[in-house]
Amino acid sequence: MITKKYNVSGMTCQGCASSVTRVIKRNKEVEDCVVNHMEGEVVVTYDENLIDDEKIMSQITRLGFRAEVKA
Ligand SMILES: [Cu+2]
Repeated sequence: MITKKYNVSGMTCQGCASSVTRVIKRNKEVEDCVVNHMEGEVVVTYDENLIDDEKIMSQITRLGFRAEVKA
């Protein structure tokens, strides 16, 4: 299990944050997802053997936001 931070731009309200949380938590490989739309930050704890950054970020992108791994 690892925890990664992503910079996500385009989230303007709590509704956006809820959408991202719902979609990411739908993955059974994800243990936790915490979204802060004010900071534009998404923190995901997941099983790195079963899912990767690319898949997580593509799910966020599909919602209409921009995502990148936070250094
Ligand atoms: Cu919103």
